[in-house]
Amino acid sequence: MKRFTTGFAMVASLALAACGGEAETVEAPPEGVVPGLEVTDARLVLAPVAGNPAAVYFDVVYNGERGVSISGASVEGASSAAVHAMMEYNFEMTMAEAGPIALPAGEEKSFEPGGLHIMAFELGEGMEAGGTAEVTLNISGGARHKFDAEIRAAGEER
Ligand SMILES: [Cu+2]
Repeated sequence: MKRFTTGFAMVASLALAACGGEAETVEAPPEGVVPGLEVTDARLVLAPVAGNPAAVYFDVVYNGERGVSISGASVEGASSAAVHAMMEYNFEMTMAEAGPIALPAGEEKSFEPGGLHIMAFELGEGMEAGGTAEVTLNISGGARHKFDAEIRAAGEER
């Protein structure tokens, strides 16, 4: 029987090293980063009408031993933010606040148009297409994971 535990931990630290650029030294993760949690292709899409909420989409995977869950989010410069899911209500697609989103270890989850997304309300001045927005995920247990999302105009590819 082979033991997989060690191999898995190694993969996790390799992934961390890749992020930091240096392979030899794995430093303690900076504040606001959950080790093993990887967010890619993050973008904040502005609403067609200025002042309306924007949506944040991204892909996320957690390379840990056990899963975690996303219990909420915030967006720097926005007055508030919430995790939303699209669901059918009264034969129409509508969005509603979603409960904690489970991230089983190693399973990629997409926040994408027509599905899960983070809604950001009342964006601050200067949040314009071409810029970046700092997004924070609240992880079950109280940890936070920050990442940058590229700001895109309403008409751009989502
Ligand atoms: Cu929404």
